Amino acid sequence: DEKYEPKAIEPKWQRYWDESNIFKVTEDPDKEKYYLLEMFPYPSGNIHMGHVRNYTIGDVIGRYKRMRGFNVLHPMGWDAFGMPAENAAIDNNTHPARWTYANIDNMRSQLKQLGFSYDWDREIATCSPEYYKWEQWLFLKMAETGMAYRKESFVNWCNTCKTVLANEQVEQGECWRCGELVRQKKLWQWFFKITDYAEDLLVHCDNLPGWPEKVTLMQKNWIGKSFGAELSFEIQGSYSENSIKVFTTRPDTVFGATFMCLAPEHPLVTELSQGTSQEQAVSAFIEKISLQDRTSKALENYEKEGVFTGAYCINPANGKKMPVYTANFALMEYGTGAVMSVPAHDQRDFDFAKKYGLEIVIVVQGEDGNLDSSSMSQAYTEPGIMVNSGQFDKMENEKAKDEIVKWLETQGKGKKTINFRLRDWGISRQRYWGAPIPMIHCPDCGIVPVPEQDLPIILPEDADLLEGGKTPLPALDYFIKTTCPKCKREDARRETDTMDTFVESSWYFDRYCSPKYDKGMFDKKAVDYWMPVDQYIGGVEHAILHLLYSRYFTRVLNELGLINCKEPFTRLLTQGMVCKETTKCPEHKFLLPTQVNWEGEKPTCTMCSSPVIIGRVEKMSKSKKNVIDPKILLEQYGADTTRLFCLFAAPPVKDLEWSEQGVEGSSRFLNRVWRLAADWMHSVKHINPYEGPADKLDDSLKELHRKIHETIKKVTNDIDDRFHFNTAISAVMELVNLMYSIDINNKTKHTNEIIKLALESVVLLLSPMVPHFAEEIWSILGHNQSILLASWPKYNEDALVKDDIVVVVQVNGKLRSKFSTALDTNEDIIKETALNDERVQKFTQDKTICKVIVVKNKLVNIVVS
Ligand code: ANZ
Ligand code: ZN
Repeated sequence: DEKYEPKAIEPKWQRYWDESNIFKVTEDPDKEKYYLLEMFPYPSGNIHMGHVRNYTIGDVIGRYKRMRGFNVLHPMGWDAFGMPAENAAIDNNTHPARWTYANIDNMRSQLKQLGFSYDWDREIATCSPEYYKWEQWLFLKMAETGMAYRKESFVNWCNTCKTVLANEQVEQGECWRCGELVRQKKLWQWFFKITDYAEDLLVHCDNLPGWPEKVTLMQKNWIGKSFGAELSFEIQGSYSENSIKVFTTRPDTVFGATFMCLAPEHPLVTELSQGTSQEQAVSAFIEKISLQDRTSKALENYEKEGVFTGAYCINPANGKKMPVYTANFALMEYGTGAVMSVPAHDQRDFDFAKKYGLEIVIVVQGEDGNLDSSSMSQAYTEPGIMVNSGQFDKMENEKAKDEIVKWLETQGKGKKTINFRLRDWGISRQRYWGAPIPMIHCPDCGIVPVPEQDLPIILPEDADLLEGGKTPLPALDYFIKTTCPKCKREDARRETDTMDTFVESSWYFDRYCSPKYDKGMFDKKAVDYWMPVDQYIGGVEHAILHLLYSRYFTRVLNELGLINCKEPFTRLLTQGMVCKETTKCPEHKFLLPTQVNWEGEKPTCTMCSSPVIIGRVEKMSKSKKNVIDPKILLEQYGADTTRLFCLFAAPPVKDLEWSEQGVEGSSRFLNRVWRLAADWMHSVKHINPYEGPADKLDDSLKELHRKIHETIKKVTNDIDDRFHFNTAISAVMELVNLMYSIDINNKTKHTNEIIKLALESVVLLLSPMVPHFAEEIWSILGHNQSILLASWPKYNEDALVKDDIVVVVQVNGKLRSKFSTALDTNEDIIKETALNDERVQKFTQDKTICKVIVVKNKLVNIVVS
């Protein structure tokens, strides 16, 4: 009959799904809801294989849950603000808005071509004023309570992107976008006080059983709770402060603190050095450090260095004088910005002391007791026994941690504290393509919030971008000139910073619940029905930033009484990467597959004929030239084969390696199912699937009947919660193989009914994965309603039971007994049953059993002598 033609089938069903609004959902109190969400894409221009994989995984889950009777919310939208739009606009001489909306149109149509089951009525783009209006509204609410605040602070600054970067956007000291070395700059910035929730966010990491452990662990480390003490070191001389406060996790080592290190930005540094011979050296050092990257990660690569400030402080434990340094490894953003340096027991302090010839005093002695400060080559960081520590000598150092703090506390020189690594979230960006921060600067009143009724503050969409990506907003008179809402002065100015795009992605999942609601961020009824997200799917690269911010925002909204839940995502799946082998020429570096001549014995470069090195399998990326464009796959094989390949090639959490054979294999399998349906179509179209008991069937049909039910069970278990699509597909393949063994020209009483059951089961089980294909066969099999309205097939436990078989027992080749047992019973059990049989024992007692031969499912022969 007809051939499988995805090009004909797929657009037809896509149109049907679209026109019938079949994926449109509303809050239905009678149905159990299931909120399924995949991380929304940045509209960069085209869908890539990573998207295809991510969204296919989601789509299978969504369609499966639908068939299980859930009310499934499955929305899609666009994370549409951000820098690439500005850069692309400059490069292509267009406008960020135009560029973004054109990309959205293109990518939407690509997603539709893949047949994803989105409720497109809920589509949102975060760059639309209807969306960011509510973000601005929330900002005002947060500013009212101090949750959003402004402070002057050192920020990570990228000189190429001309913007501030959050700590999370600094990777190994470089800008996450462009790779430029990050510098420090002091600026007035808007912050969200995420640190208020540090403890809560940390504690609830243990309450997310549906999250991968590696992700919660990364969040815990990012929040970074340390237990320790704050100790005061009196400064010699008179300054604006009497003492320097330090945070330490090792108060037990305080007797070994021989010098002090302050962060270069520490307010005391300049003051302490003023008027001393060190003044110049200190200011030169501060200048130098301000150009360096200061994230703790990068610091491990820097050589430790510093300068003496000219001042001294007093060790609170032993009264000794300690020189005060400023050093590059002391971070202003951590603890108090000051470190009591204990060179004997901290490696950084040790390196520093060696470099500048500072005193090393051992205060924790190891078990063998032979640590010696003049000969040690590295810091001793293990536990041990206290020495050189006055009344604490001979105590175990772990115990001394508490005891020393208690003792210092009685003298007002210390107290127990907890310190978090997590910093407040700096959200100000000196960029154009983002949501304007709704604040006004008035010469008289200072900073005044925009009145709620004036929202949204619309980002002018026609501003011309400036060279180097600088924001045009401060130069746009019609944007910045405004009247002060408080005193009505007419020369007030609007804030020109825009918000970090991570703000938009911290609540988009709430907005999807009522995307067109215009009286608030969202309709409380809708959000309380749908939230939290039951299953979230996305890349592990968002393990910290996006996922932590979203958890934080949910808490803020919860406290404002806007939402009932506290955690936004009940379950999280982080899918693996899509990878492909790379090809490299010694001369021309990475090559596209088309730049390789594959003809000869060994592949060569088409440009220089050098032998080509087949490189590692790596994540698909433009720079590695190993990208496969999904467009080509869609063109050549269609959506269903592309989807099936993504699902079959690897379980979702593992990396997926691209292979042409894999795609071919998926296509071949679909063709095989298609042919089966085509062959049997006329015989079974008007037949009902078999519903009777297994014992009415002859042997070959009985086997197929059991296989059908086994497959339903296996696929259901594999998909439900475990998402093992690859093994589910394998199971269906086995069933299909068995179906091919039924001879269409040699039918028995129930053949057509069983085949109908098998075909329908195969199609239903595959329908979440290859939906167009399934719809088509479903209709060929005689259904006039969409397969989406069918429910998930059920298996029958009875049908899984294997028939009993009779095993005969021989003794020395003579039949002596028989018993019945389940098919495929384990050999040991059969052997034992045979040997314990009374009739058998009559012939074996008083004899020696030489050998027991078991022929599975048939016989046992006992050899005696
Ligand atoms: C003395 C000491 C002795 C320390 C010792 C460690 C080992 P975590 O565990 O990551 O919280 N520290 C404190 N503030 C700092 C700052 N602003 N910049 C750089 N380092 C700072 O680290 C806490 C330890 O980091 C503290 O404990 C302090 O050094 C250092 F044998 O104090 B410790
Ligand atoms: Zn004013």
